[in-house]
Amino acid sequence: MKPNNKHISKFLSLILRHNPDKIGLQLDENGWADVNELLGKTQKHQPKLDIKLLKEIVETNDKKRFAFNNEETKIRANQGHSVSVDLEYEPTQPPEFLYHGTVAKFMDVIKQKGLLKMNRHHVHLSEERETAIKVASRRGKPIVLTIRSGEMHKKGINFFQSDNGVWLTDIVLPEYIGFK
Ligand code: HQG
Repeated sequence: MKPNNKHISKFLSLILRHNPDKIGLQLDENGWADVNELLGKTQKHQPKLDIKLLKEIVETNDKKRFAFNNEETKIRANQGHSVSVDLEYEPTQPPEFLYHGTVAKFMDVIKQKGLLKMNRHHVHLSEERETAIKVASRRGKPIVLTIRSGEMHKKGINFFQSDNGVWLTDIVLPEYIGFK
């Protein structure tokens, strides 16, 4: 992604996941913002953002963080929210194993309490170890935990997959985590 687009993408993540109030924007109950309203209210912060650039960012975003509705009149973040929204993802059967990337300083609590959603809606898990390594590298030296998602699902625990491929669940208890 172009550097300027990355900057705007970060700003959009902030607005569409965490703090729409910052620009006086309202998200609907499913997390959608009106595109024209977003563009209007963003001008003070990101004067270069217009519909063409917004489309480019949605299409080229490295993690497909945002999506338009079919008519391209609304936009939302695909996952990662801290504000309360219902993304209406259906429970789905996960693969046998999923991965979570974290760092050493959290390990004692994770061993005791499991993976918690912290500030987000869900615990985020990935199909690829490589992705978990990248997620953890944001915080330091990566530790990759293997999650027995197939076993959890058999026990009736719900999993969801966001439109950009991230696996989501409410909590992963220590008994389902492979600690090396
Ligand atoms: C840790 C980014 C203490 C957890 C990424 C993580 C991802 C605990 C941190 C997405 C814990 C939460 C999500 C416990 C979990 N005690 N710490 N019991 N349970 N943790 O950012 O998974 O670029 O909310 O290991 O790429 O790091 O924003 O979650 O280190 O896909 O699109 O608490 O965010 O995507 O951190 O990252 P986060 P995450 P975007």
